[in-house]
Amino acid sequence: MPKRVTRRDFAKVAGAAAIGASAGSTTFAGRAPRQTAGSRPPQTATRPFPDRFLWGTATASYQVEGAATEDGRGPSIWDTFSHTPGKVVNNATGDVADDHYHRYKQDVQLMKALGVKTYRFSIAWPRVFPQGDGVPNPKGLDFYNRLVDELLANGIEPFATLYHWDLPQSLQARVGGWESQDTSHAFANYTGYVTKRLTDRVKHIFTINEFGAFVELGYRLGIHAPGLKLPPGRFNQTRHNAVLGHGLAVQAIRARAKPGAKVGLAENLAVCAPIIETAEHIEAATRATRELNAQYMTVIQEGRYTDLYLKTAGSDAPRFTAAELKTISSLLDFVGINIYTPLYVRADSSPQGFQVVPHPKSFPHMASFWLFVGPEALYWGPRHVATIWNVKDIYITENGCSSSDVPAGDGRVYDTDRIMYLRNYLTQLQRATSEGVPVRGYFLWSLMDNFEWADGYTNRFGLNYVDYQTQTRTPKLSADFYKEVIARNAVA
Ligand code: PNW
Repeated sequence: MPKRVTRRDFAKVAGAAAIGASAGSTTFAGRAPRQTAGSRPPQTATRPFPDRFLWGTATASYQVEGAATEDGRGPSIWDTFSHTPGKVVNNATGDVADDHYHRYKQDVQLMKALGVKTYRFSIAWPRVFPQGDGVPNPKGLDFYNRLVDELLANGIEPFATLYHWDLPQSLQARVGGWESQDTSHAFANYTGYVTKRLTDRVKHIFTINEFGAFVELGYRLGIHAPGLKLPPGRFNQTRHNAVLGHGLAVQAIRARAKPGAKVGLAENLAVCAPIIETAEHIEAATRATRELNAQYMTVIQEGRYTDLYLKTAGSDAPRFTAAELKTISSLLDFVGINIYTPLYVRADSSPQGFQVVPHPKSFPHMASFWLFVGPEALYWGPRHVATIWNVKDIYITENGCSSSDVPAGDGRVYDTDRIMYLRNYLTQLQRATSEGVPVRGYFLWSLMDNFEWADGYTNRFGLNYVDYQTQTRTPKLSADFYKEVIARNAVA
């Protein structure tokens, strides 16, 4: 019987070929390889990004700051949730996280080493208003004043998100969090307070990060804080209250901002990629993108819920007024989209005219089970936003991936899988910009490994490896890759 060829055998053969090639030996055909093409970089100049493209990285307060009780910070729903046994892998909490609250100067140097031009961070609401509303805590805002000054002193432009999921626990306890419009109004009040004090230096403000994640995971599926599984009627109302909070915040920001400040949001749009790029599937994917974002991006852009959403929800549809829809759809200066993975869509003969094709079992994904590798998302995401809603300024506010990230003997992490992911995604983003899709910048998630919500510290997304025992940061191989992308302003 012939010996079965194992994966190991395959690797050996491939490895031998690679070693032979790099040593400049003869190929299997017996001819020496041509020297000329060998070490010259490929013509990456053919994949350039627009001039002044804004390269950046991103983090969020609860995931990196730590210092959970310092300088008057109140508890957030994530403190409560992570301290509830069984909610987060290994019962991890953000009590210390990356200790960024104390190490922010060092972290700004990590950004500088990458060569990023901008940094997206979030402001912890319970640092600024420990109870969510009522009396502010100026010491809490001081941290962001220090951070912003440090960024600007190092030539890095700050982009600030006002809500990246750390809702003050007091609002959850007193009014039921986003189940109540009291929270929407408290949010607007807090955003106005911050805007007045930061927009002399921070010129780009995001209201809310990812309705499509925190509302769904926190109030419907119960796997994120506050861990609720609301019935459909109450849940749809919660979705509505969240977008209303966004709209009220846009108005509060406009009322209090210093000249030149711009406002947008950062949404994890459901990106529908056509299974094959034919007219009928592209049309279906476009229609699907509108419908599958009905509760968030679509109502924000169009000022109305789609007929299909309202019809499907029936008596569980949210209750709303025309004035609320007008507030929700307050004009934005730019749109941020967080893109990790697409949905593959095909045209079909159903009344809605599209079908989401499920992933086969063998579909490749990164360390996070949900992070299927679909680089086309970075082409179709911004293209849909530009074509469906005529948006003129788009930012990719998050993109990146988790990887197993085990340090090698020399202490470095050779995350070739992350580089593979980034190179493919950036190639599709470059395809979009080269066709004139108005993408102005890209924020890689994340600057460094951090508290990955319900996954605790198990799934790492950073360009810098964090040793949580010592708080040492070590650039991964992907940091070198990203540095090269930024330096060339082209896919490397
Ligand atoms: C985003 N999903 O969250 C968040 O904005 C970040 O805080 C987070 O660390 C990052 O992506 C990586 O996860 C998501 O289940 C969480 O599809 C979950 C999903 C998507 C995005």
